[in-house]
Amino acid sequence: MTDEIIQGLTDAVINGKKDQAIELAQKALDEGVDPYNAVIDGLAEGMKTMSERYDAKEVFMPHLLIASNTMYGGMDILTPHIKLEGGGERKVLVICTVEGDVHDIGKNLVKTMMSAKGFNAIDLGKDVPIEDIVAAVEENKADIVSMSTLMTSTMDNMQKAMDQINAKGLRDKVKIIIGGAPITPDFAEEIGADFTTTDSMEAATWAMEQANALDEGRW
Ligand code: B12
Repeated sequence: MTDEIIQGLTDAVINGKKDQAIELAQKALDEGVDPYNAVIDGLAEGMKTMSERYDAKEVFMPHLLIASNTMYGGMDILTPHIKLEGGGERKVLVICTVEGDVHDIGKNLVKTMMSAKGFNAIDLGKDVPIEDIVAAVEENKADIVSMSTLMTSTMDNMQKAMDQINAKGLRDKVKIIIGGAPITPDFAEEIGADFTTTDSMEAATWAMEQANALDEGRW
């Protein structure tokens, strides 16, 4: 039954059937399917297939937008039920897609996993000006900064954000994780970020470990 529901969620995203995604997400909860698995192995897997088909020119932009809208339909039902880990005070995450880039599906998946770990996620959205990122880090006394970009042309803006964070003297106060399809560990190291991964759950685990190890009195 679990496998059928998860496969059904994947198919719903691929076929752009939002009603089906919503119905199956509810069914997953009713049948005791782990909502985390339903998101990652079900909905996100469908989005991954659609991304591959887009790259192979088998589907086009409108299909992607319908697929992502379908994915969010299911996520709205499932995400509130993903178990919160840990207790105590919530660590603060500032998360965004950098200036010039409107891709936010991966960023939202990372946010979902980080929220499930117990972060208070300050989501600045997409196409976020560098000065807004820096201001949000300071205002919210962030523990973790997560930046995404999916385009090679906007990787530079990550470098610029790092430069600004350094220039404002904030670098020692936060841990910085970056990601998105063009980001490699070499690039992360080159710009002075702390970590990158393609796996949103690994990202969340890393972030919580790092946040817990930060000195409380640093802000
Ligand atoms: C969906 C999509 C769109 C949608 C975006 C909808 C949305 N709300 O996000 C729309 C249709 C709007 C779009 C527009 C454009 N797109 Co587009 N798009 C894609 C596509 C097909 C899939 C991206 C996606 O959502 N994947 C699914 C998610 C779940 O995966 P993900 O984002 O990679 O995230 C995962 C990891 O990377 C990681 N991750 C992501 N962020 C972070 C952050 C951290 C901190 C960590 C640790 C991990 C992490 O975790 C996620 C889960 O595993 C990609 C192709 C591809 N195969 O990636 C092209 C792609 C990214 N797009 C591309 C382009 C060029 C554009 C446009 C410029 C097209 C145009 N000519 O108008 C515009 C962008 C305009 C702009 N200024 O931003 C190019 C970029 C080329 C390049 N290398 O620079 C790609 C690669 C397609 C291609 N092959 O040419 N696009």
